[in-house]
Amino acid sequence: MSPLNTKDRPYSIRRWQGPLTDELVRRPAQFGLGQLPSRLQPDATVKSVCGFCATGCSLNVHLHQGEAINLSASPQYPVNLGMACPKGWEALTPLSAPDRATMPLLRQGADLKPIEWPEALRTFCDRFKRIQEQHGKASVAFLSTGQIPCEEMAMLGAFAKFQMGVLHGDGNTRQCMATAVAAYKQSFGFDAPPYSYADFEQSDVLVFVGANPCIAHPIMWQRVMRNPRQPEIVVVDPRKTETAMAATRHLAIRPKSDLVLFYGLAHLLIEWGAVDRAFVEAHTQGFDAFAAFVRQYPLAAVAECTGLTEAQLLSLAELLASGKRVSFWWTMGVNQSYEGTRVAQSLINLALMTGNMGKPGTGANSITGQCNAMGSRLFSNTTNLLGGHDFKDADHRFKIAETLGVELDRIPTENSLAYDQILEEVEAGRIKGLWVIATNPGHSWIEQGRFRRLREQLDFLVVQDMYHSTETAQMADLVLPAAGWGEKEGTFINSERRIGVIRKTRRAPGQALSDFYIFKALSDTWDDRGLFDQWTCPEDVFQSLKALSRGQPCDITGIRDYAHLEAAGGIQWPCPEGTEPETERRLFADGAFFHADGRARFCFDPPAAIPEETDAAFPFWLLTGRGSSAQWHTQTRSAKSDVLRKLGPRELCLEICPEDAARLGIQPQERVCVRSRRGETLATAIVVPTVQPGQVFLPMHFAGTNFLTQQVVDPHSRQPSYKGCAVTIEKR
Ligand SMILES: Nc1nc2c(c(=O)[nH]1)N[C@H]1C(S)=C(S)[C@@H](COP(=O)(O)OP(=O)(O)OC[C@H]3O[C@@H](n4cnc5c(=O)[nH]c(N)nc54)[C@H](O)[C@@H]3O)O[C@H]1N2
Ligand SMILES: Nc1nc2c(c(=O)[nH]1)N[C@H]1C(S)=C(S)[C@@H](COP(=O)(O)OP(=O)(O)OC[C@H]3O[C@@H](n4cnc5c(=O)[nH]c(N)nc54)[C@H](O)[C@@H]3O)O[C@H]1N2
Ligand code: SF4
Ligand SMILES: [Mo]
Repeated sequence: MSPLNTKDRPYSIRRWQGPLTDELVRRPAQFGLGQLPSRLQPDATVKSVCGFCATGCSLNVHLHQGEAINLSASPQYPVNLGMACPKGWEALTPLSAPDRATMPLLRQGADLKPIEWPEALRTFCDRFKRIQEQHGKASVAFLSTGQIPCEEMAMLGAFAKFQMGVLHGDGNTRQCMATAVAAYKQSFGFDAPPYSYADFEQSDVLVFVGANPCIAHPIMWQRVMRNPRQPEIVVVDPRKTETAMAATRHLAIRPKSDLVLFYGLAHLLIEWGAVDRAFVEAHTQGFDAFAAFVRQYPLAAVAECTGLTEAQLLSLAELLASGKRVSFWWTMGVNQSYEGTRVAQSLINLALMTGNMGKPGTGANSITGQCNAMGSRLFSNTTNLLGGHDFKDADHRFKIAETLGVELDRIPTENSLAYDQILEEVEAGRIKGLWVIATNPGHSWIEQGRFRRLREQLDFLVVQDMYHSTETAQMADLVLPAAGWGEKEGTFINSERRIGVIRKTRRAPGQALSDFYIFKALSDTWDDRGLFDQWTCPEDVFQSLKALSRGQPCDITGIRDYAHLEAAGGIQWPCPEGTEPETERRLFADGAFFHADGRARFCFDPPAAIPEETDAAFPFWLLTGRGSSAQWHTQTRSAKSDVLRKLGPRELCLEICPEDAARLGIQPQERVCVRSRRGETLATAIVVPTVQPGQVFLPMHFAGTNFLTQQVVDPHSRQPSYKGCAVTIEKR
């Protein structure tokens, strides 16, 4: 039989006999080393979900002689309907970059020197074990990601917590989605973004808060543009962003006054009687207390605090009151704040009290960032136990132990520390070993001066990345070379809870292994428990994830396998056994929320004090965020494409308004120094009318930005407050 016709178990690894490291040397192909993509006809086209943002567009990858040579946007997929943004079109290019990590690297003095895999695996295990013997199990921690498939996240979380005995592991989803998670859990009883992308097309009024989808989610924005109802599109953002320009209304809110705005709007609606009493009484709890609370937010005071006019506020309230289908959408302008959870809930409260929930074109909808941030929220074994379970719940621990065949006492009984707390433990000398996977905190973490000093505190830093050149890999003691998107298989969960399959369409370069095989090899080197024996390929892990989800709000036991996911055009959770997936499914159509009493909660608090106000020494408020649709985060991938590089600026640019530039004597394109209480960076001034006087904007795509930001977190979500601190601007 031709190998192409066999079931896809190309690297099928039964129980590895003897030391795995020898096996890796003798039979490298078993680990996918140098392997051509499997299951594929040599000149076929296969579907894969894009590996950048959480929109989850489907891409048709075209193969020649078994390897991807090009791609195009899939026309039939219910997400992107034949569209893709520049990053999607260029998704293959970063795979061929010259700075790919092709061998494990070990620090020898100032240099990182190539070593063979067996030595790398042994070094990983020996060094981390020694640290744990000397300083206790909790002295090793990991930082993971929203950018690898669910299957790999689950293996990482299971290996680290159930086998290595690590207690603390978190991921970059903390930088991104933690606030939405905390808000939904408190309000709905489970982390459950309720919408489908069809809601973009079915709404009469769309309110985007702290979200710039024209840049950050261009294909979602295309869905908004397809809305045939001539909707009102409201953008609440201090900057006149690309999205604000394309909207029907822009409310240039004073930064960090969102909570007051939405309490004020709730107050007006209650005064006018624009409340869906029937919905509130049947499906919620705590409305009366909320109504009493928002009386403290009269119109004039709200206008004063937010910098908006009373007329603007009244007109927006009228829109919310009269709109038949109103939807609220938020992203990082809400999540990345010291009071983000309450701001997110102020939007949830508005949707609940007006009954805009569970119906077409409605909802309080958090838009997700990374391709698989949603997967990490369910399956990374960090903030919650695999499958959205609770580490503190004995029944949950029992269920997971049974399902995976892990000894019960190997499952931690406490929640992990959050990212910022893990770093504080490093600072305090209690965490000595750190393993960083598919994230680049040496650029993206807040307050870089403080982060970079941690290196001296760590005895051993392992970085697992596609590239050896990232800021964090360059700090490492050991670099493990990883295959990237396009070079491996698995599933991602997009922003509307849709699970899609990614396919291997390229060989990984040199000795780079998929994270799946790295975790498997590490697990087998650590001890001979055979934790992952039942998992010979990612699809085996997927079958376990299904079992783990059984009975949860995110139950996916009705999905058969990858082929089922592909044939259906992706499947949204929930999809319990016995149900046939529909193309679109929105949550809460029956008004039943996930708290024990089935009711959603109104959650609220008075606004907190701003952690750092502007003053005479630092008179500007710094906003940060996405700069262009062609730049991805720390640019380890997007900067590898000539096309993408041409579509965005090459250096850090500071956006400043004409009035402030004139006052400081700054010319367009002039180099300036931006300084905060914590650090400084150089930038090129761009003089634009889109930022308000007293405010400036820096994109996050260059490392300088986070030398300015301040490590402050929201108390409920512990998400860092990236969107604001005080700075001063000086001519060079
Ligand atoms: N091209 C591209 N696309 C991406 C990404 C990328 O790096 N590049 N990253 C992905 C990821 S992981 C994420 S999380 C998303 C992020 O997507 P978005 O959140 O849409 O993008 P940001 O630019 O970070 O922030 C959105 C807006 O918040 C505003 N803002 C700042 N402070 C406040 C405030 O106090 N109140 C309000 N109302 N607004 C405020 C900013 O001015 C900014 O325009 O994008 C995803 N998509
Ligand atoms: N000032 C400021 N800072 C911010 C933000 C902001 O708005 N303002 N936004 C924050 C947000 S929302 C986010 S999500 C973070 C993002 O921050 P990061 O997660 O640090 O950003 P990325 O550049 O996406 O880093 C991903 C890393 O994983 C590697 N990688 C990619 N695919 C794979 C793979 O399959 N396997 C392995 N092992 N490695 C892989 C890439 O090469 C890259 O080094 O930044 C945060 N930082
Ligand atoms: S919108 Fe997001 S998922 Fe779609 S092609 Fe662009 S980066 Fe990929
Ligand atoms: Mo993000």
